[in-house]
Amino acid sequence: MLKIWGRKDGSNVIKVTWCLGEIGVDYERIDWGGVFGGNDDPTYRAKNPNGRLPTLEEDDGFTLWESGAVMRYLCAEYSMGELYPQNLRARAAADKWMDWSSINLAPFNGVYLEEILQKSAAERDELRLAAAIKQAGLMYDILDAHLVDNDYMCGEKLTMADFPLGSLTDRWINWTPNRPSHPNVEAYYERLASRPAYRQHVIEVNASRWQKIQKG
Ligand SMILES: N[C@@H](CCC(=O)N[C@@H](CS)C(=O)NCC(=O)O)C(=O)O
Repeated sequence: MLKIWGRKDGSNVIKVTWCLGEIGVDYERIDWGGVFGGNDDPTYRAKNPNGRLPTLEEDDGFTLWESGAVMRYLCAEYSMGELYPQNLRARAAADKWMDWSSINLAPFNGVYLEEILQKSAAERDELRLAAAIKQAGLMYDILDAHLVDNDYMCGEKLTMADFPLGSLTDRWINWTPNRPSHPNVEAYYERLASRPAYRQHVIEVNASRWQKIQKG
């Protein structure tokens, strides 16, 4: 059976488990990294020399790392013409948003993990946090404008373009102090939240991580 190595609350693991949930294929997820450790294990490093998560492994020994590559591979294998657009221009548009999300949108998440999740309020670098929110807000301005005419990132239906960006958006919506308003992004989030796979793999997992932090 298809295996995914990685703790379920890693942001790069979440994209892939949500993608698999939408596809509906059976897989086994192995808790790895974070509190579970194992990233420096030589057998794991042979699968993924970065010692990071997630890593995909198939029964014949094929392995793949980099969450973007993993999502593209899974969508092409199991959802050609749907989650993985067949038309070259539509696929390029999906690729564009996936790369944009990882490069331009994702940095706020790293700052949140360090400043909100790992530090007490007294230790927090509020200026760094405010700068990250401001920068991400500018990216959400771009998304808000795009979503005026689009239910999902590539039009009327969910595609692979939504996985990186949609999974980050749950943290943006629920973890951002004094979040600026983006009505079309909020409506997009509600559409995502109506999807069972999104609720299971993104919202519930992030909420449980957040609750643990609040309890200290
Ligand atoms: N560019 C890589 C980044 C992988 C990455 O940094 N993953 C984080 C988890 S989201 C990680 O492995 N952190 C160490 C750990 O959790 O033990 C990808 O998208 O797959």
